[in-house]
Parts: sequence; C-alpha cells; structure tokens
Amino acid sequence: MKTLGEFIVEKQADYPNAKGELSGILSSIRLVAKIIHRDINKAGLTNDIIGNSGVENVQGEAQMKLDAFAHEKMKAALIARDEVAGFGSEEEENFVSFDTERGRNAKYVILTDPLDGSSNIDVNVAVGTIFSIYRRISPIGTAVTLDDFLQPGHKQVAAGYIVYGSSTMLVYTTGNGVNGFTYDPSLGVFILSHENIRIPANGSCYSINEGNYLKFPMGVKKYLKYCQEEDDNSNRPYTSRYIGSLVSDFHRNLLKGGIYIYPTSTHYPSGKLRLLYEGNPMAFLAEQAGGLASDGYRRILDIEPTELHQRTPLFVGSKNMVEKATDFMAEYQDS
Ligand code: P6P
Repeated sequence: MKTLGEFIVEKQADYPNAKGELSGILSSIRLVAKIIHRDINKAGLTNDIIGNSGVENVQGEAQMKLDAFAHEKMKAALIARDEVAGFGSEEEENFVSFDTERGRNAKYVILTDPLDGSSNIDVNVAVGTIFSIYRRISPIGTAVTLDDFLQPGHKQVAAGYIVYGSSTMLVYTTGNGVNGFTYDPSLGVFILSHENIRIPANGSCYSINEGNYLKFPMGVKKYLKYCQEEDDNSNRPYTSRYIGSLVSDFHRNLLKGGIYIYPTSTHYPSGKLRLLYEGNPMAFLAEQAGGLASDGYRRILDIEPTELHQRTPLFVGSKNMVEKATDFMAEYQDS
C-alpha cells in the first residue's frame, strides 16, 4: 500500500528540474480534492452549496454553488504555495496573477476546471476537478502574463483530474505515465490503486451526446453509424455510454477502452469544451496512457492557444478508435 504523498516523493526523481515544487503543487491539489470530496458527499443536505449561485460564470452558464466553492478552495490552496505564480479557471474571466514577492518568484501556473459537470450534482451523478500545470515562460521575478497560460498542451509538466464518483479518485501524469489513487475517507489518504494505467488500443464504448446528431458534421455521423454496424471481427456494434460528465466518461474509457467525442455542431461551431483546462489535460493523460486526442483533424496538444477560454472539439480515448473517427472526419470534411 502506497499513499499519494509517498508516491509523489518517490517519483520526484522523474522531474529533477522541479526540485520538489511540483510535489508541493500536487499536495495542494490533493488537499482541495479532500475538501471538495467532503462537501460533495453531503451536498444534498446543505442547501448552501447545491443549486445555482444566482450568478452566471464567464461562460454565461448558471454557476452552481459548488462550482464557486471549488474554485475558491482551489485558488486559496494554490495562492498559499511558494511554487505557483498564477491561476486560470473556468470560473474566472481573466487569469489570476499571484502578484506578491512569493508569487512573482514562483515557477508554475495552473489551469483548472474546478468542478466539471457540476450540473449533475443535484441529481447525484459523478463530477470532477481537472487541472493542468505549466512552467511559466515569463521572467522569474515578474508578474505572470497571459502568454504563460496560452502555451500549447505539449508544454504541460503535469495534468490530472479528481473524479468524485462511487469512490473519489485522483488520476495524474507528470509525463512519465498515468497513475490513479483511490481516496480512503476513514484514513484521509489517497492510496495507489491503479499503477501505470494503459488505455486499451481498442474499446467497445463510444461517448457522445447523440441528441445533437442532426447538428453534427458528416464525418461524426458516419463514424457513429460505423460504431453501430454489426461486425463480429471488430466487436461492433459498440456500446453507447454518455454520463454528461467529461471526467466520468473519460475515466471509464481510460480504464476499459473507448472514445469520448464532443465535436463541433451548429450549436457549438468550435466545440463546447475548453482547450486549456479540459482538452489539453485530458489529451496529455490519454497520450501518456497510450491513447490519442484530436480535434477531429489535428493533435490537441499541438494547438496553439489564442484565448484563455477558447473552445475545441475533442475526440479522445483509445488509439485505434480516435484514429478511425479522425479518418472519417478527413474523408467527409467537405461534406
Ligand atoms: P452536453 C459538462 O458541462 C461538460 O463540460 C462535460 O463535462 C460534459 O461531457 C459535457 O459538457 C456535456 O455537455 O451538451 O452533452 O450536456
């Protein structure tokens, strides 16, 4: 049995340039995970954290009280660290510069979706926290700039998520594989439960909101029909599983194999998901586990960001499934 803390220290050698800073950041995120776990698991009992907060977030979406709660806890935990210079969140329009002596001399910036899928909380469906960590590119000793956050996904030094499901798990990568830790509330520790996770090259599950079928590009429609055809040689028809919570759908497909697709549509011409704190971290994890992530045409991690909250289509999961879906997108891109 190995705790997350022991694992982080043990693996510190994997990132010699970090001299423990990354460990400190991951420890903060671990603390936030425990706090959110505690409050999500009694959300139905305390009206002060479920339901709408009565305000909209920068996305124009009704901000759930627990979204705001998770955002504040993540900000508070990270601003307290010597290692973090700034913070970008789905819940805040602009990035937050930790413009103190300590923050200006810190090396890392964090991007996060503090509580993804939060509309599911009121109906007791699993939700998640997503994080993405970069080394800043602006000079140490200065306040961070937007460019520190607009780095392509292949520059991430770490990424991961916490899924608050039937159990709470923290899954992360520092570029040396993917490992999963299950939270034991009786001990208050995350314990290594899924070492060196590898996503199967093939899966038999596809995750997409088929209610938007008529709005999808032809390549997606053709891929969905491919998934539904009988073919014993490739275990089709696949199963459709869509929870409406990216972290939950991704987590199942990571362990069992499968593909998650949120494509462009007439309603979301650039896709719905956010590149910096949804697409990039999930793409980093997928690739580190042997899978793939594309926007239907190009590798997610190669996209050069231009805006903090820019959206992207996302095809992520088992290598062969993402390749097949991307082939359909290429074949029908002009139709
Ligand atoms: P739809 C949650 O709002 C989210 O960002 C993802 O977690 C989830 O996969 C997707 O949007 C659900 O979107 O349009 O299918 O309800």
